[in-house]
Formats: sequence, structure tokens, C-alpha cells
Amino acid sequence: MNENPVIGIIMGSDSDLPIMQKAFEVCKEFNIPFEVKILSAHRTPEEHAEYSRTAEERGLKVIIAAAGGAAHLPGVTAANTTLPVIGVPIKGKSFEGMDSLLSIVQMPSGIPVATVAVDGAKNAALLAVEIMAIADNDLKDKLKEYRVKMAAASMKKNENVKY
Ligand code: RP5
Repeated sequence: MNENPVIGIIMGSDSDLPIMQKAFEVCKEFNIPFEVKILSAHRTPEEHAEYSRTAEERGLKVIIAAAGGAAHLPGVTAANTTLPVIGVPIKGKSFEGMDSLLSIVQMPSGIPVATVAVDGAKNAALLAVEIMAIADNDLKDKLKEYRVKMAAASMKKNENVKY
């Protein structure tokens, strides 16, 4: 969607899109240029390797990779770039997403993937924003404001608690 994306959001299949929408929303909320690609470590291994290997020179700073089942996409992405990779385990039809979670989280020493919760697209994007904010004070301020608003919204819920 954007001209010079700094966050790359990739996923193994278009069936992951409904879950990953939450990550798109966060990027838009923080006004961060991002791109979205369907790439599979298994179905399109060449295209995916090319994407990962060229990500840094194309200007990406962080990659969010979502996959379900035998979820090798985040790990193989991390193997092909030194950019930070955030893995989102997608809950598939079997095993409640435990298969994806374990596939993504159990990386071999030396090639890290920062793994969020099953279907945790929103936190993946927030973590990406936090990484971007290390070198961007305006973004850091926006994150602090986001937390203040979240706390206020959470406290407001007390007004409607009936007991
Ligand atoms: C993974 O297989 C994808 O990330 C998706 O979560 C899962 C199922 O893909 P489809 O069969 O729906 O295309 O690679």
C-alpha cells in the first residue's frame, strides 16, 4: 500500500489475512509505511528467499511473518536476513495453533525469531513499532500516548461493572 515500506508483513497464505488485519491497523494507526505479501516457505521457496535476502537493501527495518501448521516461514525468513523477525503463529484447523506456535518458537540457537501469541497479530505490529521507535522519538511519544489512552479505556470499563 505504501511507497517506502519499513515494515514487511508476510504470511504463508491468503487464509492468514483475516488474522493479520489487526497488524495492518496498528501500522496505519502509527502511520508507518508497510507492505503485505503472501509468501510461503514451502509453496514459493525461491520467491520467499529472494524477498528475505533483499529486504534490508529495499529499506525494510522489521519483518512480521505469520504462518500456520508446519509454520516454517518466520524461521526461514530469519535465516535469510539479520533484520528482526517477529513470528505470528496462526491457529489452523488442527491443534488449536500449538503446531504453529511450537514450529515458530523453537528456533535453533543463533537464529532468533521473536514469537508472539497464537493469532497475536496486533502485538506483533506493536512490537515492530517499538523496535522502530528506538531510533524515532516522535514514534516513542506516540507509543506512550497509546499506552495512556489504553489505560484510560481500561479504567473506564469499571464504570459499567455491575455486581
Ligand atoms: C500455512 O498453511 C499458511 O500460513 C496457513 O496458515 C496454512 C494453511 O494454508 P492454506 O491451505 O489455507 O493456503 O502455510
